[in-house]
Amino acid sequence: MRQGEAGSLKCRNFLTSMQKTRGTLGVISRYREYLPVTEATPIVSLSEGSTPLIHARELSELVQAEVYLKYEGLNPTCSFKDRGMTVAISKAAEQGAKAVLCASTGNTSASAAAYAARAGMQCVVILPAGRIAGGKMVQAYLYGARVVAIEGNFDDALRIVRELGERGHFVVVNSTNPHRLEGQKTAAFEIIEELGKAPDLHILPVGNAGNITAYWKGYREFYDLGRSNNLPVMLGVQASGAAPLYHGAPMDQPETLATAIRIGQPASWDGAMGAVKESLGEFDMVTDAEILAAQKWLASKEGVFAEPASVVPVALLLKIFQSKDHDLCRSKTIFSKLPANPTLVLTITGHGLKDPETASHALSEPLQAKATLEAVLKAIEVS
Ligand code: AN7
Repeated sequence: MRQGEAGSLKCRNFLTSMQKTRGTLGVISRYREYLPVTEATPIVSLSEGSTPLIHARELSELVQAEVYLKYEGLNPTCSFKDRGMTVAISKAAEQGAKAVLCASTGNTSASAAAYAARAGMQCVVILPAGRIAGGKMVQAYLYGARVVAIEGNFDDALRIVRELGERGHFVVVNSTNPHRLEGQKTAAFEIIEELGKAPDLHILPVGNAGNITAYWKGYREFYDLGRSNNLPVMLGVQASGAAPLYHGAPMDQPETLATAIRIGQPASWDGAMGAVKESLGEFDMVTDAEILAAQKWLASKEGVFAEPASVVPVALLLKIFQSKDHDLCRSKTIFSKLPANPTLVLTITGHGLKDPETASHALSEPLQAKATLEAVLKAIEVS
């Protein structure tokens, strides 16, 4: 072997081990051939994607299934939005865009602001005043976005963004931008590659309904390419105060403490309906009290801290398999039709630290002690 060859082999080995490390490859590098990018597309990435698929022992036992959590809170801005944003901002850069715009319940704005900063673009975010979790608000400012808080809800903000987008000064990076959904579908690819198949059932929170649309697209694409032999049933879960898809009609005054999914007129209505119909799935809903209980349960039983919107799938499982209210769940029959010991994947869409205020219900006064070993032992009742 010539020296150059040995060198390049070494380099290749190094790359292979690098690629095995989570976070070294972004979504576009990993799935380029499935995405709308060309040689002419400047790649704007923060090494998003390749998030862990965590086996959830307690949930598996509860449901009598293999339950996995796709932990999207470990993306660069701590939500699943980064997968779509790398594609949307890269395409905006390809078009020579100088500024991007979005409406948001918080996570889209954090992600847009970060990727715009990376691309050297201006970013304007339009948010419902007073209804954005603290962590997300801080992110938008730190990444340098111009923040406009409107006296209205997300649906009002999106209407204004669409009107502004038509004037041509900004590229809109909401999920109405098809590049967003292209990027987000890669989560389904990762799940298939890791499990060697699609799950029997995929459960995820639904707000503006882009993500359920994107996952279904991803599962379909790999199925059509022969990369998987099955398709999952898609189960979308909403908060009961903001459940337009569950009711089959838009809501004017959506209300929930899971502010990320406080949406009454989902933009991807048809995509979400299609995913649920084609996969023989369902929409279901859980109450705010059930969301708070599930947040604490997931953190204390599985060690996974997720923001309120992200735990609605967990709240639904707890309701069906642990509570006397299980008959209220429309999706209950789906579980009886699954094969024995089925595989379930739940998307955990955002990190718990996004919204410390809402999680503070779990706080209590710390035990007090003097700064001595004896005092601490006494406080924790160990002798
Ligand atoms: C944590 O950031 O709509 O059904 O503007 O932040 O694809 O909208 C966020 C949505 C679930 C719902 N979980 O996803 C926004 C925004 C979290 C979220 C959803 C969102 P979609």
